[in-house]
Amino acid sequence: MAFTDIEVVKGYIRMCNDGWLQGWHERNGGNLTYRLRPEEVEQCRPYLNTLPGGWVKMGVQADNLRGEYFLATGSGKYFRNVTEAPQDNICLLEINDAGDSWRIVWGLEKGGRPTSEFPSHFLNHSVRKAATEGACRVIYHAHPANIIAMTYVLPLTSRDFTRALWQSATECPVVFPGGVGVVPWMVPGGADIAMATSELMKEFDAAVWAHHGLFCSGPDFDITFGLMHTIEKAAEIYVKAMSMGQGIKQTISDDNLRAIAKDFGVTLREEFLD
Ligand code: 2HA
Ligand code: ZN
Repeated sequence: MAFTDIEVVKGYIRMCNDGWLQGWHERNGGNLTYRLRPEEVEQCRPYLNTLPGGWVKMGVQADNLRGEYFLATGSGKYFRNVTEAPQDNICLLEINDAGDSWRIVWGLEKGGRPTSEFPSHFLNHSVRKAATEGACRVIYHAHPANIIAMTYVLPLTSRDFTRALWQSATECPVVFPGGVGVVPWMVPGGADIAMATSELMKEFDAAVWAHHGLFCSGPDFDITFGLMHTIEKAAEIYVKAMSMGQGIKQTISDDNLRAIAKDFGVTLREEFLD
């Protein structure tokens, strides 16, 4: 038995590899964090470093994440390498009692820090934990090509993106009835983009970063990966349909969307419908 044999760690590593196989993680692109359940922390405890790293301030703070533990990909590390050498590419982090600093308690054995987007992940975890009464545990950032391509042609509004995606595949309104948020282009990695994203994540479980990528959240790896996959698949269909050069000749109407919502028992964000 080893740290990497723990069920939740195996699931985390598998998700990293799934994202790599989809082509969403060129070079060091993208990052994944998971907030552990108390019993999962206990499973990890026997394998933690006897001498934890020093506390590092994040520039952001969250009361509801004091003392939590997160699995995180490493800054500058490649998703491609996670399966081969998890101990060098991912880490387990402990958050301090003030909720403003992390320290590494396992992993990144050859040195390094958690993802440069950890401030965004951290604030997103905070707002999603509050919005879902503790259910949300996964924040996933990836660079899928089609959703990024859409940010060059559509107005950068949540309404425009949500409608285009809902209309691009019939399952979309069922998978993300609340729609997707859109963050305008911003410098990545800092507290400003973290704050802007988390503001949107109060209402949405996914947020597009213009000309950059997508953030998704969810209670487990399947649902969060599935959300990323569904949004990117819809974006691919949109890009393909537009690429055929005729424009959109017919689509799923707003009444069709309402009919799907009714039959599947989901509530669509009404202000996004005509
Ligand atoms: O980790 O994706 O947004 C590299 C990135 C930064
Ligand atoms: Zn990125």
